[in-house]
Formats: sequence, structure tokens, C-alpha cells
Amino acid sequence: MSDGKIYLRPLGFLYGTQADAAIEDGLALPLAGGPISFTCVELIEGTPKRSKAYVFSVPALSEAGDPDLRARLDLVTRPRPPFAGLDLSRPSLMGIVNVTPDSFSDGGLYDKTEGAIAHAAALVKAGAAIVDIGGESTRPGSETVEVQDEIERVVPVLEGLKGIEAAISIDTRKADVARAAAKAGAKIFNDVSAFTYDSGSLEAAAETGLDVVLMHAQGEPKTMQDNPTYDDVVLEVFDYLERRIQTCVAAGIPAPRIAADPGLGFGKTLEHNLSLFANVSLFHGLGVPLLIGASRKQFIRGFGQADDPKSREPGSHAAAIASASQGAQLFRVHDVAGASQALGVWRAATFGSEN
Ligand code: 9MG
Repeated sequence: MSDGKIYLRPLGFLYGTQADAAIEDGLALPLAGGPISFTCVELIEGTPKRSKAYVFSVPALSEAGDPDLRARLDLVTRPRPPFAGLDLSRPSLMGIVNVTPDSFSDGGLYDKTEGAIAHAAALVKAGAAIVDIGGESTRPGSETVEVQDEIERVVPVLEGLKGIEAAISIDTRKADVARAAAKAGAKIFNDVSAFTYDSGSLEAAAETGLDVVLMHAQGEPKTMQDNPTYDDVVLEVFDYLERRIQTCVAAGIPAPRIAADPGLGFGKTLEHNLSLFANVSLFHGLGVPLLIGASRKQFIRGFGQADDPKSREPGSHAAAIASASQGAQLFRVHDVAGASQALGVWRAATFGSEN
């Protein structure tokens, strides 16, 4: 069957007790070891420039002996150990805390620090399992920030969050910021450049022992939305993340400490983002937890009435549900209370009383 690289996109999902029953009968396999199972797969063979796709039922697939296929299937199905101490069998929310000039107050740094600490605490109260603290905007068109300025923005916030009942994540592309954050209590290094921006960040991640989120981006924030181009956005993003995971493992960051993120909105058109959404389940073939960040992103504007980022919450929640129903485990969101409600209703309606 194999002639080129193999990608598997699980399809035909079952949830909860039905998922378990179908696995027992040999009709389905577990998705990333979680409470969702899949009954068929799209097997894609080739490269981003040239690929062919076939659909197989799980029973038909189970008979295939191709070692590449078996290895990919193992990555898709095997249980994920906890990430940053979080049980991944149910969705976890990462609340966004921006400590940038346009956030929290028009006053001085003290006001911003206090505002960010209060905001993070409110997000945790609303259900965030992680708070992601960032001192540099990576929105399309944004400028870079000097390392020292970034440290001065985020470290006092991290210090103010000591003892909080959530994992603290540092959203940075810079090794020295990550090191300072680790000293101040951070547990996760969320790098939108997947350690390609700062040549020291891979080593910083390995040495600090932080769990890491590797995100795909094409280009730099300032210009990334100018004309993003791909042969096949899904396979290219997959290949990139797979290479970055391999680089991390080779540098001494064990696979259980890694999560991957396709990077919605980072050098992607509306069409690219929608293709990634439709193919979230394929990224389980990376063998690590998946983080999805759709919250308030520009592409939601394409669905109307959402020029103001704050008015994009309904679309943000729909995006989280669409990804959760394909087994994504972590969701980076602004409105934690709203996302928690949306995902809670989705879980109750889908998994019923075992919820
Ligand atoms: C910092 N940041 C902004 N958007 C993001 C996204 O979609 N994913 C991750 N991991 N980080 C993001």
C-alpha cells in the first residue's frame, strides 16, 4: 500500500460508551487514547506537492501489515500522558493574558501588572487549567519587543501568580524570557515560532524542563498575512510540526512534554484555516496533544458581523467545539467562562450521563 509518506486522517467518530463498544467489537479504534473512537480513516499517501487519498474502514485497516502505516496508526491511537500535569481525557482551557501596551490600563506598568494578575485569577476561577502570559503581541502586523522589556512586563505577573491553581504558560519566542519565566514559576513554554526565532530557545526549553507548545507559523507576525502560500497547507503544517517535534526530542525534550498547534491565523488565508479545521484529526498522527487557538482570530470575520474582535466569541466557541469533536485536547481562549459553557454543553450532549 505504501508508496511515499503516509498520513492518516481519522473519520467517522463515536463518543463515550458507543466508542468503547465499537472498539471492543473491532469496528473502531481510540483517538489519542481518549473517549472518542474512529471507524474509518482517510489514508493520504505522498507529499504536499503530490498525494493520493483512499478511505478505509477500521476493520480493513487492521489487516494492513505495512510498517509505516502501523507506526502512524500507533501514534494516532496511543494514550497521551498528562501534559503539564493535566489529564487530557477532557478538554482543558488555556486562558489568554496579554501584558502588552494595549492591555488592562492606560496607566503605568504597576497598573498593568495588577490588572494582568487579577485577570489571570479571574480566568482560573472561570475554569482555565492554564494561563498563558504574553508580553509581546504576535498579532498580524505587530512589531517585536526587546528581551528586557518583555521580561519586565511578564515576570512581575508570574510572581504575582505564585500558588495559583493552574499551570502557568509563558507565551514568548525568546530564550531569556522563557528562562526568567521558568524561575518565576512558569511550567509551559508556548512558542509561536516552535523554537525557530531564537537560536537559544531549544536549549532553554531542554534545560528548564518546561513543557512546550510548538506552533506552526509561516513568516513573521509583521508580514505573515501578506500572501501566505502552500501546496497543501494540511500536509505542510503536519510535516513542519513533525520535524520540530523530532528536533525537540533530539535536543533532550521528551515527547510527553510536547504539544503541537497548527497555528490558525499565522500566515494562513481563510481557506487555509478552514482546511486545517476540517483536518484537525490528522494531526493526532504527530503522537502528541493538540492545542487549538482560534479565539477572536481574524478569519472569524469571514462569517459576518465580527469586525470587533470581542464580537467573535460565538465563532470562537464554535471553533473550539469543532476541534474538540475531532479529539483536540487544549484550547487557547480569551473568554474562558464562555468556552467552558460551550464545551460543557457539547460534552453533555455528546457523552451524556458519563460526562
Ligand atoms: C500566542 N498565541 C497567539 N495565538 C496563538 C495560537 O493560536 N496558538 C498558540 N499556541 N499561541 C498563540
